[in-house]
Amino acid sequence: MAPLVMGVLNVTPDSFSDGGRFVDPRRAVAHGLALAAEGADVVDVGGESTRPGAAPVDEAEELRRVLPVVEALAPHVRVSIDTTKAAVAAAALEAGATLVNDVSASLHDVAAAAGAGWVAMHRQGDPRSMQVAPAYDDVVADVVAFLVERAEAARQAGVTEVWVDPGIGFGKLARHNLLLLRHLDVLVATGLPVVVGTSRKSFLGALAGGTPPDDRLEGSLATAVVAMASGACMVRVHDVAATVQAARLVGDVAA
Ligand code: HH2
Repeated sequence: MAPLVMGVLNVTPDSFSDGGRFVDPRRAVAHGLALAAEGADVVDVGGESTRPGAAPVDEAEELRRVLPVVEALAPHVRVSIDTTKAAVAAAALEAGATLVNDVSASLHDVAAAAGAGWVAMHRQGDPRSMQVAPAYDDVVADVVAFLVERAEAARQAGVTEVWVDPGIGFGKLARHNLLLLRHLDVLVATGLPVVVGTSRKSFLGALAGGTPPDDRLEGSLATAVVAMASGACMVRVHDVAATVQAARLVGDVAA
């Protein structure tokens, strides 16, 4: 089976690649529907940027951004809510989302209460500080151990659909990101379904000689293919149409 594609929909003024483009809810909904038409299996709605240095958003503002968009999209495509706030996750699930994409890896109780799926992502530090001096004894072993423990906690809380994500770019240097991609098989071998998000991230720009976020399609696709070929079951991307084609091809090769 082809890996799944999660399309990114940031309803934020300050996300690193598409900040400001979809703050107007009508434009956000139209973009979400376009991602679904391009073949996205899930549309990931987020109202707070997690980019390095991003300022926190208060709960009322985040709810105001995401709820109308979740409500409008949910009848048409599976919606995940990208948040670290329990109240935002709960309200989005109430509004029709069925998956909590949780970069804080702490909201499993909210997912359990709603019978929803949950993505646990690894990160080191918070957005303000995470890229200051990331350090690991063994980045692959540390990330895998953390995610296995989180998945176990979620299962015990009653979540039946648990995904794990190594958190590319979240408190990681370029070499940490490359090591996590190179050894993704270690995470895949846990048997937990793996999500990977490399799309347009800064290490791709750095490795390509300084390309801006909108000019990182090649690196985004290459790393998505590496992840899928290593066994990732889902990739989180901005460029859905191109990635869906790549995912189908990966599925055909693996069949
Ligand atoms: N990356 C971002 C946000 N959410 N969720 C998961 N599961 N995995 C990721 O790698 C991931 C994520 C950051 O990307 P983006 O949403 O494009 O930017 P911003 O956080 O600035 O809104």
